[in-house]
Amino acid sequence: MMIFALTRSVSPSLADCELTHLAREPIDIAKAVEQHATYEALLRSLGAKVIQTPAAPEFPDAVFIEDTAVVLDELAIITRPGAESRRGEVIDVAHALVDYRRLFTMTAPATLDGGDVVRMGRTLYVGRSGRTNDAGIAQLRDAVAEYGYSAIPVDFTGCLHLKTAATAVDDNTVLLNRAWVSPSAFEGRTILDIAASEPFGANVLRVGDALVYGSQFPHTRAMLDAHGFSVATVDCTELAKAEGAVTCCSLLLSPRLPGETV
Ligand code: CIR
Repeated sequence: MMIFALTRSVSPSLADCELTHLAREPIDIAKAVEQHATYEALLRSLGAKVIQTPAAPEFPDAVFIEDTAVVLDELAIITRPGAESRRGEVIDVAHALVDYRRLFTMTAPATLDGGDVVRMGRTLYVGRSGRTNDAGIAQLRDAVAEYGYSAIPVDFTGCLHLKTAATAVDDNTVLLNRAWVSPSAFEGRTILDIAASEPFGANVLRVGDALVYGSQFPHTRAMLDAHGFSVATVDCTELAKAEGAVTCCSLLLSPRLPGETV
């Protein structure tokens, strides 16, 4: 099946990014740009068609496009990002998505970052975080209910988004950092633990049958290999200094017209 990957280029102002849990370190923009291009090339090599949304130099965190929308087969929810500096990022993303999906746009007082939403089938696990509030979870729940999705709030600590602490590696398996989120939040799912020495290793992007993964987590990667997953790694260490990882840098969707029956 064809997959589109919406991406957005690294802003020259990335060094002014939001930071919550990490200390500010110098970011080599040229290197970040190069790593992002390698990431896009990897997505292409896995069969995705990369669609670059317009650059947004005025938004330091624009490269982390995942936070601006939650894209499902039936609709896309345009979020109201939790960080005020990121709210304007959604406009161009909504323009890009309107060709493919019916849109639902979140409104105040809701806030939600796409990085807090882990989808497994018709279940959306939604991190309750500094970025995603209860009103955001409620608006998401109401928007998706008619399509048969449920939204389950998940508490976690220690990192920015739920997807930093847990992501799905297949339809029923969660890769998880149990120091940050309790496995009980994913009751009924199979749990795979990251290597304790690689706390940021729980963020994996599924592209078809492959897993796109940061190259800085060799121990967790070996575990995934041993479980038979097809893992393709990319160096995203420069973007990691801005508190981003592999899922943050794209919005994946199967192409279809808004309103087309799934
Ligand atoms: C932020 O704080 O919003 C950005 N510096 C990092 C966002 C990373 N996004 C994600 O994990 N989905």
